[in-house]
Amino acid sequence: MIPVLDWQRFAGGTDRAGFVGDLGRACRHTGFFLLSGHGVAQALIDGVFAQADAFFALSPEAKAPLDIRRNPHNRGWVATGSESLDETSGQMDRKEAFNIGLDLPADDPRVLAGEPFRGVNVWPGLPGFRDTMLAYYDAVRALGVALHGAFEQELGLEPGFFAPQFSAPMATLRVLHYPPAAGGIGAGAHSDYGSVTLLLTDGVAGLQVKPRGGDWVDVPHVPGAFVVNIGDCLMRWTNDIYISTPHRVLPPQRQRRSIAFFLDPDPDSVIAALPGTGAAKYPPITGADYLRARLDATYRPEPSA
Ligand code: AKG
Repeated sequence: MIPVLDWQRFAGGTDRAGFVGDLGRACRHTGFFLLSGHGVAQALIDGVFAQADAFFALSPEAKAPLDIRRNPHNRGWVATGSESLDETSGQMDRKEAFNIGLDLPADDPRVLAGEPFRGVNVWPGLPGFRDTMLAYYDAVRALGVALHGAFEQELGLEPGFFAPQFSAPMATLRVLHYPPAAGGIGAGAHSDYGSVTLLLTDGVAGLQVKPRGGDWVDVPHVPGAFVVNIGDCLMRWTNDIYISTPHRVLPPQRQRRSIAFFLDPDPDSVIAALPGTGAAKYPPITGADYLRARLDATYRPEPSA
């Protein structure tokens, strides 16, 4: 049900048409697939997990100044109990996380102008943390944008259609930590907000997906492969031809860690029904307005001190 696709068939040019056909079936049915052969170095992935472990081991007092609720640009520490991904139940997720966005200097004109989602990152004082995270961010951002080249081909769009929409994207790298828990929910049922998500897990079970008309099923773990899923923004962009599918994380029996990369388009990209997808079901919206509306529904305000 969730196929494993080897990126080398497309990127290496050995079977582009076959890859695109398999990709289209996955995107149009469950919106989930596993991506192997992606070329992101295992040493880099291991480094991200190690740095995330070091961050989550810090005391709550050390992490508090980085709280995402103090940050208008969706960056920083997501404390346990501050986020609810299930907008219907409002049940708080039993997880903590740390978000990193596109890394711009404080004197970047877009930052100075206060453009949406153009903030500076916040960092813990851990040696190597920033460099490791940014190296991974760049590698997976490049992979995610390249993946849109395959979407283009599958959707019959002109080559290069998507690249200008992802020139400085609102992409977010999020490392996640789920402590062992007997009840509650690790991450509530939700679909992702952006274009595409590339996820790595440490192999501890918990991630499930709920295909339309079906029941919850476990997402298989293939070591080294990304779990890739279509987000709501790309579903809207494709006029519902591609599908974003609800998923959740059950409370794990033992500590679980994952690394999510949410690729959203540029803030000023216009999300309007793509050519060839029929009569538009939704009005056009900018990438920034779409993401802001989705994030605003997700956070509980920080308690006053
Ligand atoms: C999310 O953060 O949107 C997730 O679905 C996380 C999935 C995971 O941790 O396996």
